[in-house]
Amino acid sequence: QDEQRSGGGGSSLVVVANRLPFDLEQLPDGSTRARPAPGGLVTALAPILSRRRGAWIGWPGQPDVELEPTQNDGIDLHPVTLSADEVADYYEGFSNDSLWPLYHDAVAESQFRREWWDAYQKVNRRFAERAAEVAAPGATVWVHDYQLQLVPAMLRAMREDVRIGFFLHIPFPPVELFSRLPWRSQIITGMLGADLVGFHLPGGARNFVRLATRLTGATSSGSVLHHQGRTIKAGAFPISIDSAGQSALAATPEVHEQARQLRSDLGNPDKIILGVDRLDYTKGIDVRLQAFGELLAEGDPSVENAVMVQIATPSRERLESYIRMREDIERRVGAINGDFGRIGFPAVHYMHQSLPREDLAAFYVAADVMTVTPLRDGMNLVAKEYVACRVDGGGVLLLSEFTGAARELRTSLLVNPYDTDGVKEGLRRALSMSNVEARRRMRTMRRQVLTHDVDRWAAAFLSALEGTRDLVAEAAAR
Ligand code: GDG
Repeated sequence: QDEQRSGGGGSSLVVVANRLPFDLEQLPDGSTRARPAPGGLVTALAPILSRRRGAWIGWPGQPDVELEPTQNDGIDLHPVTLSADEVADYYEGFSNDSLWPLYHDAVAESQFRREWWDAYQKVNRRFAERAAEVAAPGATVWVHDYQLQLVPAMLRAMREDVRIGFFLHIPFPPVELFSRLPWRSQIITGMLGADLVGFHLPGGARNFVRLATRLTGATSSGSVLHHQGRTIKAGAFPISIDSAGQSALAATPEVHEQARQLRSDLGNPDKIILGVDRLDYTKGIDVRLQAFGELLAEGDPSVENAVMVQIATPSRERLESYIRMREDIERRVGAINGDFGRIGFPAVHYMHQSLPREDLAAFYVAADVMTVTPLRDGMNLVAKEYVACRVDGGGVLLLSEFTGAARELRTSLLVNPYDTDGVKEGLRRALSMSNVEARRRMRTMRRQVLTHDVDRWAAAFLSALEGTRDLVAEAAAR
């Protein structure tokens, strides 16, 4: 029986995520080429995966392409094929139009469609089956994020021998909100297939424990759940960035020079205010535009003294809610520039573009004030990247209370993004803060970010997952 239940795969550590960390292209001769699509997750996991001859299962990012598994940097890449309909229903539909808004405080209305749910189940099963094939006997499988919440239980049913971790990158909502989901019990049961379920914040873990006991008949003692004879641990693992790498990039002469050039291109204003976000309605881009516009209207700062740069990376462009939000943001930018800009000197520089990492670092280095004002955000890595880039020890971070990062970056200027006067006041304080105070605040934040990097996060999660083996042994001994 064991022979049959353990897969033929050879990977002792398997990452399962919606996207592969590489964009795969099929060349005319039929072979495939992988181009790295760098993100924090792959930076953190690549060394661990190549040490353990690890595997990564994910979608290559284009519909209807069938690609053979390939190897890159010692990582086995296993592309999962999604049809165009599946991308529309599982990814854009259920993941990004049902779950995403619901998990972010329902700041936009969730659409619930039964055919999206069908696709979500079907695609989750495909990922689980692939993981079952690839994982070596007794392997560790780490499943990521809201697109794949059913994978842990599906994989568990196929492979009793593997250790399964699940990590959610976005907030996990309170009972009252989650309960709207027509398939709430199925989702919780899916997650309970894991041995360890991780969140950014303790509050997310508590919400999960509460929901599991309510909806599935699991019992709990603290953060440990008992369900169908198994033990499941819930915990908080706040993600971070490659802090040293980001710092080193910001310290290069090239980035330094680019930052200087940027300031001069912007007309050498006293203050550069920066925002960097995926163009998403959770990020509160409208919040900071509103505050900046009102301050300009009141004449302090004046457009000669302060400019705002908003980099808004294109995202989920086929969804109606994103199309509407983009129109709203662009109308606001146009209105502010119309009212306050001068020829050659707009008040807000708005870029709906994705920039190279180096350019982004130059913006962080140049920015006197960084605005991060989401209505809700699991962590927010941009805030940590800004801090890591301030090798000069200066710069002011204006940060929403409703980000995961707010718990770690206590000496930022914390604001409630729903309180327009509070955000205005925060922005005013940021613009007029003395260097001494700014440096004191930044020093504390840098210490936090530099000592809590993404390697530490991955190691903490994986060692807690390893530790769940002891929980099982304890339970058996009782
Ligand atoms: C989800 C959760 C959680 C942005 N524009 C460009 C660019 N970026 C990079 C940033 C940063 C990343 O994208 C965005 O990460 P965030 O954490 O800010 O936000 P989400 O994309 O919503 O991420 C979030 C995260 O998962 C991790 O768990 O923190 O709460 O929502 O790294 O630098 N990178 C480049 N060009 C751009 O134009 N190169």
